[in-house]
Amino acid sequence: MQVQTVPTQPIEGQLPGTSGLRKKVTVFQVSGYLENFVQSVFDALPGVAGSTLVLGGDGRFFNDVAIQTILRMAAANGVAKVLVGRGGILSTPALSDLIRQRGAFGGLVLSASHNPGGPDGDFGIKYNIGNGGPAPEKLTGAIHQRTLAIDRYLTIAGADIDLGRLGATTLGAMQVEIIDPVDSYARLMQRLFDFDRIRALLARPGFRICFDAMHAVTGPYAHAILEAQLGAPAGSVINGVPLPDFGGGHPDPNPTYADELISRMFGADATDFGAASDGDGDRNMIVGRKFIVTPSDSLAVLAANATLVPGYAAGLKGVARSMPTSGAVDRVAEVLGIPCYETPTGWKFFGNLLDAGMCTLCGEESAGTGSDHVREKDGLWAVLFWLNILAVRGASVEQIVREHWRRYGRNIYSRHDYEGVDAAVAQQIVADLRAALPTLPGRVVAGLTIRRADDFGYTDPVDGSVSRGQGLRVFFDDGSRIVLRLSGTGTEGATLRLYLERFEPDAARHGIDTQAALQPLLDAAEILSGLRARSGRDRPTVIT
Ligand code: VG1
Ligand code: CO
Repeated sequence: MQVQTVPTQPIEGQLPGTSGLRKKVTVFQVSGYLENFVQSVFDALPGVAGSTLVLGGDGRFFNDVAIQTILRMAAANGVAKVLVGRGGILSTPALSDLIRQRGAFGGLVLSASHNPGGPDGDFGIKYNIGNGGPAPEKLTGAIHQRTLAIDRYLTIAGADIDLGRLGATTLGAMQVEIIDPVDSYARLMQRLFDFDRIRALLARPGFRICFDAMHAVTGPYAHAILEAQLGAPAGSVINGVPLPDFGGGHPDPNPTYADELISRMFGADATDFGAASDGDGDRNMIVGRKFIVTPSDSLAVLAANATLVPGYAAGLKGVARSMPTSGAVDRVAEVLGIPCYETPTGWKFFGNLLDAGMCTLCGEESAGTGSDHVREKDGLWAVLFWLNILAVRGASVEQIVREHWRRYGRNIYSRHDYEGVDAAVAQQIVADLRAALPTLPGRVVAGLTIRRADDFGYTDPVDGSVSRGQGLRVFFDDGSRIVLRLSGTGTEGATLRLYLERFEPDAARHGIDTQAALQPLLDAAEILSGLRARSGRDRPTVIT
């Protein structure tokens, strides 16, 4: 089949953010938009010709169209073989696993993660490298540079591949293998967790679980693993059929957007364990009966209980968390005598630490937890980890978290998101606070004395690469802190994230209402940044 060289010109704004390139579907539908980016990825990757790639996405609107376009371009660029999940479906962690299991050169993840889908929703694309993880900043930078100079892309003519039929086929000289999206991932989970014990837990009279797949990619995985393999009764998985528009919902597993699960878990029909995952299956929310587990606490609980789980029975080499994530896991690491690393937001920063064997578990406050089993965060993995702990300990979710607080103290924590703020206003708010940082130490705001303030920078301990400007931090005398940063994943205006954290060692005060406990920090943040006044918002869009 003949390779066609199609002339094109650079399109502005193809800069991959925290987790790949995310834009409105309508932007991706502009002729040449997807093609320019994909060609820039191929151009930035010496060695892609002759290689094997993995391709799949979360099933959102435009997933199928994009897959056919990418397959034709991969064939034209000399890729030897592409593994594609049946129906174009692969969760982000499953794709990461496949790259690793099959020794692939890399992979393309099609998703805008937790952002809404559908014709008016968002689409996204991300390149993952041979370790299974998101491309490091050096590579995303090279891809972006290439988008600025691109003048042609390569494709071939050819009929669409039938993505529904398992097995091998060819496109030009390239092999295409349509694989079951769940198989390899389910086997990996079986190696890590005690399926017999979880099966026994789920068979206990009266014990019930509810997993909300939010009409996103984890539906098929949860049906296969939780129901078919572990014996949870049919109906334990809700919203389990992936839909191109996620049923009109916002597939972000937080108390605001996963309201169906939350109202169940706080209602008369509450199950013993509840969980939800996001669009591409890499996030998780864990909920007990009338009890929400803060993601930062979840990471700490997993770390503290890891040796109860077969895959981690030998102990942890270390743990890592993103900077805005609470310090709860740091306290566990201290007790365990293992290192704890603090990285910028985004999973790509964990890759080097995991590859170097410096840490085993990592997590973010945004409902992402994962380990060295893949190089992405992994929603269903976290659910199985919790179920394995519940099965061994025989305690409830709430009991486990409360006992954890008694032992380690409680990092009272909340994230306030201001979504869809005017971009120029948001940038100015951050710029002004950044400029004021040096003047802050010693100042008293809302009754709190500022000890130190900075803009977080990170030097990768493995390759020495430096990332600056990763979030403004203000630390107070009592050990509490606020963090302010601009989201790198939004597609409408700008999203400002404000993170509030205070440590409470006194167990008698652990029942305190989170927002009330953090009010002085919220007041301080407003005094320092004018966030609400200047953005014209009287409250955040989402509180987690
Ligand atoms: C958000 C989260 C961050 C996460 C990223 C990707 O980024 O805060 O912790 O890594 O989404 O998650 P930001 O820049 O909007 O704060 V997802 O599930 O893409 O893959
Ligand atoms: Co995600």
